[in-house]
Parts: sequence; C-alpha cells; structure tokens
Amino acid sequence: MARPGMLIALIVVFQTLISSSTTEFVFEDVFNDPERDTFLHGTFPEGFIWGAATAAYQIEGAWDEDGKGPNIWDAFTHIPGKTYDNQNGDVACDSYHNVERDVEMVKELGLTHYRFSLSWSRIFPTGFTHQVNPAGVQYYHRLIDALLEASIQPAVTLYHFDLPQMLEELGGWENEMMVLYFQAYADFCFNEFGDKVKIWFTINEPKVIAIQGYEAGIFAPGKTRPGYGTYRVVHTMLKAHARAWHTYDQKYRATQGGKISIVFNSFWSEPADPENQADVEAAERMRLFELGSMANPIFGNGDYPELVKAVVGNMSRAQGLTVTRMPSFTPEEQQLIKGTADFFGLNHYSTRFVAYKKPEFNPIPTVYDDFQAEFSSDPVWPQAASEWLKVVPWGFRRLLNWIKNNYGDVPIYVTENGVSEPDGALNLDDELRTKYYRSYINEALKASKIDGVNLQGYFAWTLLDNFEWASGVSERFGLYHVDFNDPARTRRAKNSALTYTQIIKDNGFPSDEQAKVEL
Ligand code: GBH
Repeated sequence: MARPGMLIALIVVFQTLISSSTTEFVFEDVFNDPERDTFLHGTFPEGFIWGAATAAYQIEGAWDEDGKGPNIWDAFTHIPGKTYDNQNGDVACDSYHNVERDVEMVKELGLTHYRFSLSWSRIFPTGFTHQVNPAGVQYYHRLIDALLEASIQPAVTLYHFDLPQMLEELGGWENEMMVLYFQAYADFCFNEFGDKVKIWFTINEPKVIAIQGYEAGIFAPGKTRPGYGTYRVVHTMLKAHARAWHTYDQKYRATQGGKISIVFNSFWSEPADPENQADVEAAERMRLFELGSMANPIFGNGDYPELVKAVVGNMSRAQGLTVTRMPSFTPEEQQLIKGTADFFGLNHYSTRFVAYKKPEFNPIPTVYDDFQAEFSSDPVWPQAASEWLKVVPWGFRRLLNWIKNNYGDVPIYVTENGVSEPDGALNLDDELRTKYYRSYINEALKASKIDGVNLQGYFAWTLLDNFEWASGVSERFGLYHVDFNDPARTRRAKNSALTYTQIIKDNGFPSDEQAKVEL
C-alpha cells in the first residue's frame, strides 16, 4: 500500500520530469541548442556574493574639487580628439555629491556587496603618500559607512585606470619605481579603511591598461610603444600587485581578516573552426596571451606561460632582434609573485572566434602581430552598443571552466559582467540587458552546479550609466539610467534592475517546485 507521503513524492518527481522536458531558452531565436543553451533551474551556494561594480573616474566627477589632484584620465580627456564627442568625466554621475542616492540604489537592488574604486589622486593629490587630502579620505569613509549601515559590504579596487598625473610624468607604469609607489598607497588604504573593508582588489585589468594605454594609445595616458608597451607595463603591474598583497598579508591580514586579489579581464576565445588544428591552437594561444600571461605568474608557477615566452621570443628573433621584447622575472620575483591571490577576480563580457593567422613581419613589431590570430564573430550574435561586445552566454561557462582546468579549485569572483546599449531617448525597458543578465548568470549557475567551478560571487557591471572611457556616455552599461543633461544627474531604475533584484532574492533561478518547497 502506497503511503500518502510517497504519493506526493511521486507527483513531485513526475512534475519535475515534465518541466525538464519542456526546454526553455533565454535567447530563443539565437541560442537554442538543447545541449548547450537550455535554461537551468537551481540556486547558487549559500552565502553567494551578489554585487554591482563601478569605478571612481567613471562616476565621481568633482575632478578638481576639495583638494583632489589631477590624474591621467583628467589630462587625457581634456585633450581634444581623444574621446567620443570630446566628452570627459569632470562631472560624470556626480557621485562625489550623491553618496546617499548611490547607496539607496545598492539597497534597492538587494546587493550583498558593492564594488567601487578609490581615486588615488583624490586621496593623494600627487600620488605620493606624504601629502594626504583629508576631504578625499572622508568621502570614502562616508561611502563605506553608509554601506555598512545598510549591511552592505564594500569591495574596494585600489586602482581602476586613474593614475595620478604626477606619477605619469615620472614615467607612469613604465617606471619600475611604480612598484614601490603603489605599495605605499595600498599600505595607507589598508591602514585607513581596512577595519571596514574585507574585500580588496589591487589593480583592475592590467592587460587592458597596458595594451590600450601604453601600446594602442587609445586610453590614458595615450602612449604608443608598439611591441613593448604591453609587456613592460603588465610586468611592472604584476610586481606592484604582489608587493601590495604581501603588505596586506604581513601587516593587516591577522587583525583585519580580509581577502585580497587582482582583477583580470578576458574574452572567451573559441576556435573559428574547431576541426582545424591551427585554429584550435590559435584560440588557446589567445587565452594564454590574454589571461594566462597574467594568471600563470600568480596562480601558476610564478612565471609567464612557456608558450607565450616562446612565441614572443621567436617573433623577436625573426624580427632581427637579439633580445626578446618580453621582459622576464628573476627567480626572486617569481617567488614574490607566485600565490599572491586569495581568489580569482574575473571581468567577462564577450566571446570571439579566433582563427590562425600567418605571422606578419612589419617594420614596427606589435603585440597584435605576436598573437598570430584573426578575430571574428557570428553575425547572429546579438550586438551591444560597444562594437567589441557581442552577446554569447555560453562562452562565459567555457571561460569559467578553462580557469578551473588551469588553476584548480581557486574561488572565483566574477567582478564585472554586463552589456551596453546606445545612448538615446529615455528607455527604461532594456530588454537586451535583461536577457543578458538572465542568460549569463544562468551559464554561471551551470558552471557552479554542473561543472563544479568554485564560483563564490558575481558583480554586475554596472550600477549606473557612467563615463565609458574613450566612448564617453555614448555607451550605457547601467542597471540604473542616468540623465546626463540634468544637473541633478537623476537616476532611474531600468527593467534589468528589477530582474537582477529578483535573481538576487531567489539566489538564482529556483524551479517552481523548489520555490514551493522553500515556502
Ligand atoms: C571593463 O573593461 C572596465 O573594467 C570597465 O571600467 C568598463 O566600463 C567596462 O569594462 C565596459 O567596457 O576599443 O575595440 O579597442 C572591459 C575590457 C577593454 C573591453 C577595452 C573593451 C576596448 C576595445 N575592455 N576594450 S577597443
């Protein structure tokens, strides 16, 4: 005789079978491979971090107020022709004068954490630590205190693209001394804010700063050092990061008990033709250039990947050089850098196809020639306002797995993920972003639940529309809309904010059955 309890159990099983046989997709018309794209119901591990991220220069404004010193983005954006429509971040979202409203949005979303960055030259106008600007320090205390008051944890980036101009004049990140200047700045911040801040990020996206700022010259400081800039700047930044990590580890960890790491940005590189061995190798080469060349020193053996060293070495030789263009670490430096991370910070936005490209020997070598790769995309992939950003949810899961396969069970925080829509008439119904978040977070869920990736947190980029670097305010990434024509910089929730709030409340995407049981 079946007992009533068993009968209910059978019904539940039956219902589960029915619901899992009706496949659900987020982008039904584009990503509808049942194996790859089927929506997964389920929730993230308990205690999962739900956040949103911003960066000082992109939101604060008040560029020369209350004793703040100039930084490289102030200088760069004030040069005509460097940014979209010559826009700058002089006012941006005016977050310097809107602490309360910003924290209110964080509360509305139900975030557990808010990731923002400190403006180095707001705290130290010249960058050097002998001359502090108390008003700048107070601003960050006010923000941090308001967050803590609302039980939201601050997650603080020390450096997000905005080097004090004085330090740039001494060579910027091409100057070896930056390692020590950065360490001194970091030391001050741990000491000043560390009793309240338990998650630290040293440098946001070293590779992006290096390639855009010191090789292509399209980001501040706008230097062009083809073939050399990227490698030299990444080299210095990795050492600067490592020193800051050790400072925290030795002087503050025991009393403050926080975590500290660095943030890398990466596309997913998919072979253009998975049957073509050269494309398969080119895709892996790109992953190593883009992510491995920074992750290997820290999460691997302390050194750059052998393949990357060999490729740059061979190219350099073929270019007639007797010394490789890629700097190398001494054994002591490798020791210094290896293991300097408490988690893996990952910014991810998009995927690209990679095909093999025959090496080109141009009169002036570039890092792009070193890649020996050709990029493309599938025309069906939804296009964001940013040219480089195609929406490809499944690439996210593959990237998370690649990190696990290469660097083991390291806890991963996705420190940025999001999508841009063009500037235009006020439209709070941001369908592309809503679908982007649902599908990308769903792929993260698959990585966590099915693949066993140790994913512990997720930060949406970004809390509010802001100054998108060289693109000015022409590309909007915010969960909240900002009216840049309004002196009050009024913020309004977009639909994606409501969607994200619900995902956070549910800690993922529980099935109807799961939701009922939890009631
Ligand atoms: C992040 O970088 C940044 O951390 C954040 O500040 C930014 O707002 C956000 O992404 C959105 O862009 O002009 O074709 O050479 C992400 C990595 C690196 C992607 C620079 C775009 C420029 C491509 N970004 N890249 S291109």
